[in-house]
Amino acid sequence: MNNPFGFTRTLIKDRYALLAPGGFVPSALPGWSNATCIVLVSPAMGANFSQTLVTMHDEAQGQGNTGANELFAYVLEGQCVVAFGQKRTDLSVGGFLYLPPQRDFFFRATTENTRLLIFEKRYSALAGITPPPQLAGLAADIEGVPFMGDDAARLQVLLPDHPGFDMAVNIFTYQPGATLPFVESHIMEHGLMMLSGQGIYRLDNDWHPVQAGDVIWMAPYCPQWFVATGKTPASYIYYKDVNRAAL
Ligand code: UGY
Ligand code: MN
Repeated sequence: MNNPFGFTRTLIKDRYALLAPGGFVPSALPGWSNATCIVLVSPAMGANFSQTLVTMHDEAQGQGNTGANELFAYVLEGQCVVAFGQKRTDLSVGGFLYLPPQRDFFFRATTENTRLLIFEKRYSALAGITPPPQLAGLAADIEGVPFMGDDAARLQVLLPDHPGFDMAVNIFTYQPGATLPFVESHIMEHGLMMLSGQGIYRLDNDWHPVQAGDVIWMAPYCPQWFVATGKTPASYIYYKDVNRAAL
């Protein structure tokens, strides 16, 4: 959106960031061709992970090796084929892929404007625990469970609950008027994208209207709360670091 008054909802603070799509700027990323890559959250901002939006155009490809990192990719729109290790699978909307360190990967879009949300982080090994296996899945196959007993706020946990995983990626869906039950402050950090609907996000001591497409980074201990507003459910996908000691 061209705004002649220099206004933006985007706000980058020490403890959180809110990024509205009108301010997104692409950068060329190694391994991706015919794709628009926008690094939304990164260590340059103060985060310990990265969150990237990739829009794949006709014949787009992305390839690389996870190296010391792990990678989680979620299909927001369109369809692609992905090869990893000896496997190959099709991913469509709601499809996701988790890759542990040292894995080759190759994505190829099979429809125009396929959009992927990618979380990457340095994998933190745990003595005596083998790193998690690569896996692919579909969000629609994972049941949403009431969050702290609230039927109107449901959580889908996309990755298995196993100590080998040091990241979680979940989808939270709120009926209109539903809320996070209390203001959370926790050691885990979050990277989030609103998938649908709208609401108000409390971040630190500020309240922000948010809607589908918006992105949020929350640093560890950033107080956070959400209420879904409007007449349709609101949902967001978010990253969280899990299963590791503070020291
Ligand atoms: O998993 C979480 O910490 C989640 N309840 N936080 C959030 O939705 N902001
Ligand atoms: Mn939280």
